[in-house]
Amino acid sequence: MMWNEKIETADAVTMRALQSQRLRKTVERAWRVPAYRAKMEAAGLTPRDIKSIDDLHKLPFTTKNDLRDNYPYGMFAVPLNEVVRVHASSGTTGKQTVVGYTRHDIDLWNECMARSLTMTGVSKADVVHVSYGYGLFTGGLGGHYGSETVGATTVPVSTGNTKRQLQIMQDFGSTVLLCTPSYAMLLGDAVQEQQLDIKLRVGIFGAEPWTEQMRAAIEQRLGINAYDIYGMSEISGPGVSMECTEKNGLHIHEDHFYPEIIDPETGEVLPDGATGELVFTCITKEALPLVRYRTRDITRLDRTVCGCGRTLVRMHKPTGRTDDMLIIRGVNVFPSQIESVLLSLGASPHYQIIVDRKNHLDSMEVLVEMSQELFSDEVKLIEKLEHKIQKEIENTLGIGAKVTLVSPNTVARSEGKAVRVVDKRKL
Ligand code: DLL
Repeated sequence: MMWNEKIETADAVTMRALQSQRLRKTVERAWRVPAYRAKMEAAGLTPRDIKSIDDLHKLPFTTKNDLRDNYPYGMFAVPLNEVVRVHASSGTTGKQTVVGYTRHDIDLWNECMARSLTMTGVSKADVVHVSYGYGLFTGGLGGHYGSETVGATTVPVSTGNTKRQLQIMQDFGSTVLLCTPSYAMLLGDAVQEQQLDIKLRVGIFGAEPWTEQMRAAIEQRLGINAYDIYGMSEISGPGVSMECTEKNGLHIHEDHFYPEIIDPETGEVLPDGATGELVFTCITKEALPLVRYRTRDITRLDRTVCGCGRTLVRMHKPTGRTDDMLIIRGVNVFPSQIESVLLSLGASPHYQIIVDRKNHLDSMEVLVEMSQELFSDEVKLIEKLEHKIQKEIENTLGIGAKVTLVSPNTVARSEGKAVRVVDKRKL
């Protein structure tokens, strides 16, 4: 193995000492970034005030807004000529959240992904079929290099074209599948219906929430063991945490990503076992040393001994988010992005997003009110506008939506917060 496996079973004192030492270095690195320095100074702090993990709670939080305000490279702690790769994910408005990696950051991400795959018994004897999207999304390349680091035979299939995916899976003898759980369900249905002869034994699914019922359904259809993998672009990508064969919570690679659970209202740190918002500090990253980054994901931490022998703290499957971000076919979507598109095209600000799941695939429909003038006009004009909005939404989000123009005053108005989203998916 290329990494020190002992760290996964380290005792609490050893782990905390390592985390404290790494945190001190990270805070010094962050201090070089004007946006961090300003926040720390406003809190009356200098790097010398942070001596150990016990001081972490003194530091200010970092949010997606900080990344947006410093778009694209303003939060980087190294010059761009040391950055060997960037990825990006959806922001709340038109702008993406950009993340950068030095060579060292890529190596540590590969290590975390390789450790994650190894937790489920993946080895160089496997053929790993990567059906996460390759591109700015971290799933494809993250899975890819993690698999290569393990030494497995890696098949970079990416997304789409289910028929071809199934053909490759059979012909190449894929034994491990990496994709979103909803896509795994779709593939599972096809395998079952067509009675395909496949060799899959393990599935590593994440990028969106899924339940134990869904796990059982996927496992039955594909004849595999299905495991949950969690991550987010800002922290690193997939492989921030991963289930072991116990299937009882996701082990966090806490020697790289230090977790806290906070009360989302007050920001107060909650004790282990309490449910709240997950916050991460990246304690080994060079390019983007995020300090107390608010993930908006809701979960809890568990430090009880795991049957697998690992001492790495476990997080429960995320149960929701504290913001309005939707995950549709693995793509992060903020209602505000759709609103920006509508307003930029001069369409009505009265809209509603209906999200549903049919045949295990998410669908999105956007209902937009017509203006009075348009209402009296002909069908052709309406269709043209629907098409225009549809195209622009697809351009902006990277996924399609059905757009339906509805009569004026038919989208429900609300006394308080507008109900922008109706999510009919049953998790
Ligand atoms: O989804 C990274 C990833 C790729 C993870 C492939 C796993 C597999 P983002 O696009 O930045 O990154 O989205 C991050 O997705 O804050 C969660 O809300 C959600 N999410 C990711 N994994 C899980 C999971 C990738 N296993 C956001 N369960 C996160 C529930 C998840 N939600």
